[in-house]
Amino acid sequence: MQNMKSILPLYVKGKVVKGFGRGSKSLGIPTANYEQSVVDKLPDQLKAGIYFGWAKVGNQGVVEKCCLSLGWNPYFKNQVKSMETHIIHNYQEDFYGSILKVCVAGHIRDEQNFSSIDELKIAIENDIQFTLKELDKPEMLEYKNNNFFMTENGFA
Ligand code: ADP
Ligand code: RBF
Ligand code: MG
Repeated sequence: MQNMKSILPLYVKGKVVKGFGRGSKSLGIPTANYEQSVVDKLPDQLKAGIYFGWAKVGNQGVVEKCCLSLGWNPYFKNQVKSMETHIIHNYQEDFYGSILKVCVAGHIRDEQNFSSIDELKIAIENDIQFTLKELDKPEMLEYKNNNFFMTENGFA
């Protein structure tokens, strides 16, 4: 996955829509899904997989740590490619319809299939722990402070 580094960090911006309705329900881990036009416009060099980065909801929001899944969720065998972001922060309310800005900062692993939902959940919990540590690195804090989060710029 070495060649993917060239495209990171990648700054993505788009609207949050209803997803598959199973993020919080069966996993306990909500994921904000992007509208399909945003997913379709992502550069081909951004391969399906699990990533970590920074995210901000709306204009007034705070930049938070996040991890995200890009692809077809092999465990659920989705028919369409999705980009879904789990923000590591407790929000009081849902934010469907809001503009979500994401800085995709680093690659964690490929999407995997699992033999049970508990194994998927454990894998995601490991991703979250990895994300928390990686984003404390100085070069990652620079991405958090990028102008992207303060202006109207951004891909898509
Ligand atoms: P859906 O299948 O519609 O995407 P989820 O169960 O995955 O539903 O929940 C995602 C929704 O929950 C988001 O669109 C957002 O409105 C809300 N939400 C609340 N807290 C978070 C969070 N920490 N990270 C991502 N989404 C969150
Ligand atoms: N789905 C998979 O099928 N395989 C995975 O390896 C996988 N890893 C994920 C890692 C993270 C950090 C997140 C947030 C989601 C991941 N998912 C994965 C997606 C998960 O199946 C999805 O969030 C739910 O299906 C809700 O839409
Ligand atoms: Mg979701």
